[in-house]
Amino acid sequence: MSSTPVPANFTATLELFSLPGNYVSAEPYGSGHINDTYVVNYLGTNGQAKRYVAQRINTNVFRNVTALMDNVRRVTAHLNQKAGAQSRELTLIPATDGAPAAIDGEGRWWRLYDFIEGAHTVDRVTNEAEAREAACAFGNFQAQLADLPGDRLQETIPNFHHTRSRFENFRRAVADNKAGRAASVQADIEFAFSREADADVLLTLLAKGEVSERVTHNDTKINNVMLDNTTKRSVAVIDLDTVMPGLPLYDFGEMMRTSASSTFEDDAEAGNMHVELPLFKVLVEGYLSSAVGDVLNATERAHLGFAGKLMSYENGLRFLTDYLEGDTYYKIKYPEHNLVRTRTQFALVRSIEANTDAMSRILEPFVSP
Ligand code: ADP
Ligand code: GN1
Ligand code: MG
Repeated sequence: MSSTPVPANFTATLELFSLPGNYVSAEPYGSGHINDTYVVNYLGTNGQAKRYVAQRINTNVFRNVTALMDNVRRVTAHLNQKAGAQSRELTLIPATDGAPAAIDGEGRWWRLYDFIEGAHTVDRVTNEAEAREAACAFGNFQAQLADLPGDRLQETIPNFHHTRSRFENFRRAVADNKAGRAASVQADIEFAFSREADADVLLTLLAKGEVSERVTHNDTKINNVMLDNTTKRSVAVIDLDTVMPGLPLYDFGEMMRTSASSTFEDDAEAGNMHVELPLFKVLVEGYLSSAVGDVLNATERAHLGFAGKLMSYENGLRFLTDYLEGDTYYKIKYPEHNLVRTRTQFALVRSIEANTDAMSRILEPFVSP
């Protein structure tokens, strides 16, 4: 659950959106590391209960909210238009002035979505069918955005998956040692330095034109897919803050990091973390059987396993950077939380490396069918 309580003046915030009916209650919702999410209960003018999702946007992370919300507005409109009237795609409720987000009396940014009813998210994959469904949903999501009208989407966080840039941030954090923690995490820092060359692999392929930029989701955790409570089929891809130009391999890699791994990203026992090959296989099958399967070339397919390693490494670098800088980016639940996350990510990197051959064998039929 989100740890941030409902703000005292929350009803004044909701008035920025002129919702029909009467406010009943609100409570913290979800388990994200960045924004604050709340479920809002209303009694509609027809006497029926109606729910919304309100999110306070983290402006420390998203510096240009106008650009961010312009992306979200365009993407949700496009997905809803493609899916038709019966769809349960994410739908923004505009503020009273028509804008896709509003500022409260204390200068905080808020947005509101219709609550997607009859569906749920899971924080961990519980079976192969779920992993397949999520992979297929993220693949189709990307394919649906291939013809998004208008200009290139804005980069809501510059260099988000530019692993070289993430590495340089890490290098600087070690040198600056703001929180005075570097000496106590030497082994973790050494591990991060030892894998520096990985940071450039996909960027080099991109520069050579061997892999292509597309509109991608960039935060393809399993809990960003809503699954129907009855059919268990995906009904919507959510959490669209980082939808922007990227590589499909980043999406697959993030999926693999979170859905083909043996434990939570912050399991305090890093030894519990390893790659689950059967789930990796299911993710590959699910992703490539989706509409995106038609557009990925052999180089992209051959790097699916590497992408999981890269995203595990990149997240480890980011957690370690935040730990060295004094925990200014991610929400933490205890002082060593970012260090625990780092070690568990690096354990996953090691496990993926140890399983490189096995993953290549799984990918073989998809690379040269
Ligand atoms: P975060 O960036 O914090 O991960 P999300 O947008 O993913 O924020 O929302 C957090 C959680 O809230 C999701 O995992 C999902 O369970 C729930 N959620 C978000 N949007 C909706 C929605 N429109 N309808 C129902 N549940 C939602
Ligand atoms: C953050 O918001 P959330 O919890 O879905 C982060 C991702 C990381 C993830 C690690 C905008 O995602 O990039 O992979 O934590 N989002 C942002 O769990 O930085
Ligand atoms: Mg999320």
